[in-house]
Amino acid sequence: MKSCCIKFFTTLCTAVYVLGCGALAHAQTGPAGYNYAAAENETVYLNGTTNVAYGANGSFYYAYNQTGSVNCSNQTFGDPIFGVRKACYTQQVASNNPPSVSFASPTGNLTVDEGYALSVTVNASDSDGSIASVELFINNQLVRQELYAPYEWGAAAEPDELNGLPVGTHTIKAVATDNDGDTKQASFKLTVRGAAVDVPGLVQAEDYTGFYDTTNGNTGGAYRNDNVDVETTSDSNGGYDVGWFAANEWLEYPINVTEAGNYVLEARVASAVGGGMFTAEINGNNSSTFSIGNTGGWQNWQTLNNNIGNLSTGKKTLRIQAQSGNFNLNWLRLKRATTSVCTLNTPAENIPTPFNLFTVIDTDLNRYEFCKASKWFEESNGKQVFKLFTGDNLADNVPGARVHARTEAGQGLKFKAGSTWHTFEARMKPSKKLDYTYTIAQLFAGCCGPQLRIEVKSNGRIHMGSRGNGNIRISDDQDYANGSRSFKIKIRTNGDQFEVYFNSSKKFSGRTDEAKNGNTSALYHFRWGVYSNEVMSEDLSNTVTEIIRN
Ligand SMILES: [Ca+2]
Ligand SMILES: [Ca+2]
Ligand SMILES: [Ca+2]
Ligand SMILES: [Ca+2]
Repeated sequence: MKSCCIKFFTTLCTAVYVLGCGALAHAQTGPAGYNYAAAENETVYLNGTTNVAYGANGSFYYAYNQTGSVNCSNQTFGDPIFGVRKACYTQQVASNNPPSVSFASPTGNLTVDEGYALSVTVNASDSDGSIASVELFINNQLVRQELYAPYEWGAAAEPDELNGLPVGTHTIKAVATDNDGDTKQASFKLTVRGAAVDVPGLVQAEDYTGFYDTTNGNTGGAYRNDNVDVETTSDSNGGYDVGWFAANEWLEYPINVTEAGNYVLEARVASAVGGGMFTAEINGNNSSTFSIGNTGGWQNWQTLNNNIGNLSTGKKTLRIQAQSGNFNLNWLRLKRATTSVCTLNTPAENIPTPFNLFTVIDTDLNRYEFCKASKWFEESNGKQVFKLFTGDNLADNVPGARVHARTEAGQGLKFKAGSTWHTFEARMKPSKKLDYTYTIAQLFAGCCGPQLRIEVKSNGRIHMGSRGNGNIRISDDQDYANGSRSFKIKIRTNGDQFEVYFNSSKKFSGRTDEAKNGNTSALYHFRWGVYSNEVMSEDLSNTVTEIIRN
């Protein structure tokens, strides 16, 4: 009831005042911009945010930005003018819409590699006024203020102001201020990754770029100053290891896979008590779990390994997460797998043109799947490398003692009848003189057909063929074992005629026994690489740098 009356009176008086209310008994004068609201000891009910003045005759006390109601009394304001009847006067405070702000670039959280170059652009606007300024902060440290659009940092004028942040995660925040002083902010997370380790390669456990650790500080006190627990190691090659693992702790490492293929992950671990376990993942895939037994001491190191499957090339994140602690980790190593599972598909019949080292003769067969017939195979930069290792005594899935590391790229290849010679030239570079066989080209019919192959004997000399049952046997006095020597074979009508050259010098010509027997269609292999009939007594590497059809 009171509210109603006061409001009614105020409205009435204000209206009358405009028309000359000053002549009325209650008409009094407030500060400039203020309107009469209530008499002394009455209550002013406010509509929205309001400034209130209390007093008379030019002496006023003020209460700013009031809402709700205000008692118009000396108790509320104090007495601005003694002995005079006072009143309250009000001034509506203009409402303000805060500004809006967002990042135009980047539009969300961002991960960059160390050495990155970053620029950001901020959108800022104000619906009922204007933008006075936009400030950019990194981890709450002011970078710089912009007064005019476009609001940009790291752009042409200051290209490096956002660069060089250390590895880790940082908060980039923009704060916009409008012409009324109201602010609004937006932010995103910038994660800086350390330099990626090239893979195949070795990742030091202590060179993590992201982590979660359950205890404050570095218990080991070595190498770094965050919460991960690092100590010096007496393992071979020294350095540091991460210890004091606890369940749920994790570490991350940026890697750059330079060769696609199947990989093995090795982990260098030690534990005086055993019972440790961690899982490794690459981009959330290739998961493998390592269980760490008692290695006989915290610095007695063992290398564990797990096959982790195929990796494509490119930058990825290796992450390990402990399921249980009680182990030390010195390093992780990603190696190409030495065994593999893949299948050869139905062979094609024709020789592709051009034909070279990397030509897939069998169009259904990816070169990287040569592993079926190649126990250890890699290729890069115009070369193919075949290796056998000490102790190897079986070809994959082949019973018996013969060890293979060679392609079967020519599976199904037929040398068609006609006048055209099919010429293949290979340049082999054996790593050392050994009594093993380097197969450069082989026309092969089952187990016992004619073969043309090079055998690098212990004296470094080369023999063509080795079997008595139909193979072609020639000898050559040149020492091919110490360097790059060309070998060329010309074939036509699927073995009805052969010519064999060493270093462009023709050493042999003739017909295969199969051809003599009218059975050329039985010949179907063309392959190169290395193999042994005995258990390998030392590691062997053979690099093939050319296979040319001309
Ligand atoms: Ca505004
Ligand atoms: Ca810790
Ligand atoms: Ca820890
Ligand atoms: Ca280490």
